[in-house]
Amino acid sequence: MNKNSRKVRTQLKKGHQGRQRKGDLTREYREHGFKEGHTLNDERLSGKGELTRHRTVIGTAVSEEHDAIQLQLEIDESRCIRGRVLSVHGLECLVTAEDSKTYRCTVRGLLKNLTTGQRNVVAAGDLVFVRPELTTDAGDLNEGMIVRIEPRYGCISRTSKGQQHVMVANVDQLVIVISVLEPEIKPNLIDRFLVTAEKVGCHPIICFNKVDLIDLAELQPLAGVYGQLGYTILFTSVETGQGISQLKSVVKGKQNVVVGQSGVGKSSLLNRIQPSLNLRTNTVSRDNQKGRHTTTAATLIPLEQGGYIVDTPGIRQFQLWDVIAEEVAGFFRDIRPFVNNCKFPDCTHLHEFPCGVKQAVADGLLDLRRYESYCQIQTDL
Ligand SMILES: Nc1nc2c(ncn2[C@@H]2O[C@H](COP(=O)(O)OP(=O)(O)O)[C@@H](O)[C@H]2O)c(=O)[nH]1
Ligand SMILES: [Mg+2]
Ligand SMILES: [Zn+2]
Repeated sequence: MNKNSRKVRTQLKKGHQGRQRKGDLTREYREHGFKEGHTLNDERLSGKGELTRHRTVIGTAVSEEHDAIQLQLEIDESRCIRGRVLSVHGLECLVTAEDSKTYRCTVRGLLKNLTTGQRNVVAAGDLVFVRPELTTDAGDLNEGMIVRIEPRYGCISRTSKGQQHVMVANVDQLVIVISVLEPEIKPNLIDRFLVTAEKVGCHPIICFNKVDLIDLAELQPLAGVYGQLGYTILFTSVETGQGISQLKSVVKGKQNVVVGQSGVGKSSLLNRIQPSLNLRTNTVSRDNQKGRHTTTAATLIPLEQGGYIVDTPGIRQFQLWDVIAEEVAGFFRDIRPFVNNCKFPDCTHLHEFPCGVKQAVADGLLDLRRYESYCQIQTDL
């Protein structure tokens, strides 16, 4: 045990604890008990007759968010290698490791059992420790087991059956691709993505693409607002090559998620910065097809120059963002400073009076279009 370790009492996942006791405990245990030969330390019957299971494991509690203790189990690091999860397919994960090999991994049973408040144990982008397994070294793919998942930051998630489903973890940057023409700019969509980036805590990059189709001066009023707010802005054209080298250097060494409407040029831009990707372009995204409910898992694409990119056919339901109405104003960098001037602490800035935000619009201190965008987002929530 290292000096930060302590014994932590933890609760098993809901699916394991909600079971009614039906007499045959031994069978329960055989079917739902622990893997790896661990013993059950403690079983109690609650007043409601539900079986609750707790156990004590050795590890370090690293955070206590969402009423759940995130645990780091003690592992023998000398036998493990660090890596990053590229994709998750059911119970199998592809991990690119520090030894530059790709491992096909299972997940340690105990990790699956710990309460995390999140639906999926492992997500694309996770930083993990892999214990390599002996293979008959046939083929390039190595086998291993994920024995630890590092605490996450920058999670792009959606809510699934009341639980957080992390689609990509540890996202550094959200590259928001906008087409200046064909399809036309939807400023409100930019603002939605910015709110998402602020919520997730990742750095947004606004990339105005297809600038070969317009006179850049036309774009100034809109782009200028975002520039003043301190957002990174790029003007790119896949046709002329403008801005491509800037885009390349901005994404270098970072874990990036590329978002934007279908047809704005996401795949074309990625092919331009890394031709070997050979992504299909001009394909109509399936999210426009009604009634479809496919969720393609997000996949990290390693960049030759270092870093990763996730193109978002993987993230169809990007309208996700479990942002609540009360926090939206805080995610608008330009609105945030004025909320202190509102009369009511729970002011929505829509119809209250006096309201510091509406006053700022009246005084010309706040861009009217941004304020209207805020109102639109509020109303939609
Ligand atoms: N004129 C112009 N067309 C572009 C540019 N970038 C992409 N396109 C075109 O826009 C269409 C959609 O591009 P695609 O990369 O498939 O968009 P995605 O759906 O966002 O991945 C294709 O016909 C591209 O050739 C650009 O910078 N200028
Ligand atoms: Mg595409
Ligand atoms: Zn207000």
